[in-house]
Amino acid sequence: MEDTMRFKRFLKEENLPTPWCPGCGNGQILKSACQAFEELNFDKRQVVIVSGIGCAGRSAGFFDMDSVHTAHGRAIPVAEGIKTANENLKVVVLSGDGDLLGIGGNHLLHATRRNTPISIICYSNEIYGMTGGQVSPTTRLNTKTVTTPEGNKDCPVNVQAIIKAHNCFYARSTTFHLAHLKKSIIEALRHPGLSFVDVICQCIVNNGRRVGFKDAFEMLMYYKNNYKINDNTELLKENEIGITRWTSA
Ligand SMILES: Cc1ncc(C[n+]2csc(CCOP(=O)(O)OP(=O)(O)O)c2C)c(N)n1
Ligand SMILES: [Mg+2]
Repeated sequence: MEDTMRFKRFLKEENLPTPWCPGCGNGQILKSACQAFEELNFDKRQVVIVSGIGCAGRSAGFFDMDSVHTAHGRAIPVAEGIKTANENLKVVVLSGDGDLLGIGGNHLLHATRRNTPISIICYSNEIYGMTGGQVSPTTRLNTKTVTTPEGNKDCPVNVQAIIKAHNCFYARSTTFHLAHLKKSIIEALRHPGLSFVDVICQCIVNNGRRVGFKDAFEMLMYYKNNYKINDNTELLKENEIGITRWTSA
């Protein structure tokens, strides 16, 4: 197999194509995770994938490795349990913003407090995608969704602050900045404690169109123009993506 295609060994190709809508960013995250596994030369038998429920939560079914599709919001405690039972396994959670920060938010808080050595990749499409576009914990202020027709009046969760409060690893990237996304996942997988990669990704069907984007390409161009890479800071500003500096306490 060509070197650039070797990431495919982590995919269960017989389960493809994914059920995701045309233009969805989830596939790029799935691919970036596989590329990161390949670059780190992971042994498939040493990795376990855990997902929750939602469009992002479908990810677990596409890896050719042991994987668990848990109940909504419960990916993190299941991942912690697996890691506790066998500390030699690399345990990677891939799930949605609603799953990890909404219904599972309490678990995230306590996993960061324990600094459980798992890596969490959050598909942050700023919406409950699978159920049709309801407001989620990452929906921006004043954004119209099916459940906030007048605009969201609640401030989005500051996930960076939650992760950094317990000195865990935090990186933010987007589905436009693919080289940066892969690098962020690699650094997260190398991290000795809990690591969290916040991936801003487009949901054109249940979010983008409602807020005025014509297509997924326009959303990607927005990410390109709006986000600046800053890999040399302890705390990212709202319009920055980056791998934040971490120092062992
Ligand atoms: C306990 C429970 N509550 C609610 C639901 C309904 N539900 C299914 S997917 C979903 C939203 C998932 O949103 P997110 O985690 O952001 O993933 P996305 O679909 O946006 O990728 C909800 C609320 C459920 N399946 N189980
Ligand atoms: Mg979502």
